[in-house]
Order: sequence, then C-alpha cells, then structure tokens
Amino acid sequence: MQLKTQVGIIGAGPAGLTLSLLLAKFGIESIIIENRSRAYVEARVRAGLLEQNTVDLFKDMGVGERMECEGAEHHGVYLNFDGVRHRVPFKELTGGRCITIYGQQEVVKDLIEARLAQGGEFFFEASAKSIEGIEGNSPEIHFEQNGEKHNILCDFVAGCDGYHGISRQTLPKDSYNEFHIEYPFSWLGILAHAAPSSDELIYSYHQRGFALSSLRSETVSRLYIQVPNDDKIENWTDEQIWDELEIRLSNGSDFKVNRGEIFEKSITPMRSFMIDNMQHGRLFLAGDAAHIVPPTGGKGLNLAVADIRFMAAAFKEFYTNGQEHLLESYSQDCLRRIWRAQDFSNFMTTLFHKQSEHGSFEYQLQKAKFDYIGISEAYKTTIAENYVGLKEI
Ligand code: FAS
Ligand code: PHB
Repeated sequence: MQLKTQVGIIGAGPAGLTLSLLLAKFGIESIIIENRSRAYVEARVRAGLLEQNTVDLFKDMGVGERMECEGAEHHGVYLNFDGVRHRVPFKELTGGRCITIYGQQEVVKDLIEARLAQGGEFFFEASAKSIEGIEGNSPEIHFEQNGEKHNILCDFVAGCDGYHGISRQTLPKDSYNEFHIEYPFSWLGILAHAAPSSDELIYSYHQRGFALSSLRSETVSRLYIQVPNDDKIENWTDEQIWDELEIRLSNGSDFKVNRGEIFEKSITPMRSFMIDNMQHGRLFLAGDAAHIVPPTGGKGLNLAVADIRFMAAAFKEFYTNGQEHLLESYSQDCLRRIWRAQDFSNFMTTLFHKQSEHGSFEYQLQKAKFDYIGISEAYKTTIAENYVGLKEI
C-alpha cells in the first residue's frame, strides 16, 4: 500500500507519541509506525519520573488529566551514603519546581488514547525496514505489517524508534561522532504490590551496592538494586531481593521495607550513549534513538520529550512560514540539554553505585561528595535543579 503524509514517525514510545500530538495541534499530518502491538507498548515497564517541564507540556497539550489525578508530586528526595541520610528539597531551592512519579506505561496509554481520539493514524505490529531518500524532499519509509509490504511518502521522517531502531543506522556514518560508556553493573528492578516504603524516593550507596526506592502508586512500589552485569533474575528469590533492599536502603534507623507480591522483575544494563548530530537531510532523530542515559537521574523519558519540543517547533516553523532555521539548528538545540542530562546522570550513577573497595581513593571521593551535599545549600541546589529539570538551557 502506498501512503502519504507530512511527517512519518517511526516508534510509538514517548517521543513518537508526543510528536504526533504536538504536530496535530499545529495542523500537521503524521502517521506512526510501531513494530509492537498497542497492548505491548502500553504494558512495557520502564521509567517513572517526570520532570517539571514534561508535566507542564503534557498539561498544555491537554493529556495530563490522569497524570495529575494518579501521579505523585514529590517535593524532595532522600540521598543515603553508608547509612547517613540527607534530604534535598526541591521547591525551596528551585523556585517551586518538583517531579511527578507516574509510570511511563501510563504516559504511553494516555498519549495513544488522546491521539486515537483525534483520529490519529497508527500502524501497530508494523516494522519499518528502511528509510530511503532522506537527502531529497520526499523521503520514504518502507515497512511491513502482517507480511505485507507498504511505504509512506513523507516530507520528513522522525526517527523515534529507540536505541535498537533503524533511524540512527540510516544516518551517514561520517555525519556524527558516537560517545559511549558501559558501566560495570546493571539494575535489577521490581514492581510489587506493596505500599511505598518511604514518602519520597531514596537513592542509597551501600557497601553491598546501590539501591533505589521508588513507587507507582500508594499500593505499588518500584525498587531497584545494583547487580553485576552477568547476574540473572533466576539467581534471586523474592525474599533475597526484599532482604537486600532492606539492608541497602536502611539509614541506620529501624527502617523496614514494605514487602508484597513481586509481579514484574527485569535486569537492565547501565550505559551512557549519544551521537552529536541527530539529523541528516529530511531525517530527524529524537529520544533513545539518539541518546541513552543511565536511569539514576530519571532523565531518559524526559530527554525524549525535550527533543520533541524542539522538533515540533521546527516543523511548525517550516509548515507555517517556510523557514528552516529551527530545522537547521535542531541538533544543536537538543544537544545542550542532552549533555547536561548526560553529566547529571553520570554524576548520580558514579556517586551512588559501588565501584571500588571500601576505603579506596574512589570511595573517599564518593564520600566527600556526599558529605558536601550535607553541608552545602549550593550543592543541594545544583542537585535539585538538575533533578527536577532545568527550565531553559
Ligand atoms: P522507546 O524505546 O520508548 O520507543 C521506541 C519505539 O520504537 C518502541 O516502541 C519500539 O518498539 C519502536 N521501534 C523500534 N524499532 C522500530 C522499527 N524498526 N519499526 C517500528 N517501530 C520500531 N528512563 C528513565 O528516565 N527512568 C527509568 O527508570 C528507565 N528505565 C528503563 C528501563 C528499560 C528496560 C529501558 C529499555 C529504558 C528505560 N528508561 C528509563 C529509558 C526509557 O524510559 C526511554 O528513555 C524512553 O522510553 C525513551 O523514549 P523513546 O525515545 O520514545 O524510545
Ligand atoms: C522509577 O520510578 O522507575 C525511577 C525513578 C527514579 C529514577 C529511576 C527510575 O532515577
């Protein structure tokens, strides 16, 4: 089947979905190709932390109603190091900004529902196989669905297809430099029918490894522990996971982790990755297709949405008055925030993960940073404004 649209979007994750809704707001047509089913993408457990900018954008777009009702607004975060705890407040240090805890799968559900309600055109279980003609004015997406071949003639292609997608592979290899860190540890993450163990998130350095206490609702907890890269889910019983979380999250008080049925477990490797050019001709990349941050900073989803704000504004300028200034500056406009998020995510990851022996020079540097958080409002402010997301950058 030969299809035609203004912007062909590959990927129905936070990037592709936000783009399709913003383009519709500007009267710009798009089609989304997604190689998984709707049920799969709506059930895929990933991020959970929304920056202030992301919350504000979703509200402006009119897709924030359930997020406001079911999401949890947090005004601070607890940071532990070897049993000592500091709290970093947000509102006082950032002029009232904060974070909202709301599962990525809920975001995806809300965005898909909103786009379908507008009559948005989706092809689920449709896999983009190639993108042709990006150096001309009518690039083409070739995709397959149910064994049939189709293509979409577009003005532009938005590569929102994540780290393993085809978009980045379509950029000429000499059009970008690649930056990569593979951390020597992974996260074992669980979702459990258990009330959160704390009123705010807890990031904790412990001699046995990092742990993070987060949540999805008043009855569902989201928690993580640092594990070796070659660890396997089957190496852990539920009881061992709960025991390890309780040890690592304790701040020396009588801290108890609330236990319950674990209904989702996964191990995710930690990596920092990015390319320093996100466009070529009529192909523009956004989100994980162009960059990956370790989730310690809670930035992945928020960076994807931040890229899309720039991409949507650039397409709006093009279709409204034929100008291409924002299209030309798209990558540079995105990279300022991406590098800031890479730095903050790397800071949080190297500060709170066990990477060397107790008492080593590296350990002492980690402890010195943590102790400085405890005595410096300036350092707490730096952490707070990066964590809730800088308003402009
Ligand atoms: P996504 O990967 O969300 O979406 C890309 C979409 O493109 C997918 O639905 C995929 O199926 C589709 N696609 C790929 N190739 C295609 C093709 N050829 N044709 C058609 N469709 C194609 N971030 C945080 O902030 N905190 C976290 O705790 C966190 N945990 C994570 C855990 C895991 C296991 C992973 C993988 C990521 C995690 N992230 C986390 C990061 C995550 O939230 C991403 O940053 C976010 O999903 C980025 O959104 P997109 O760029 O839209 O990419
Ligand atoms: C989550 O709730 O999944 C979450 C929160 C904060 C992070 C990472 C993940 O830094």
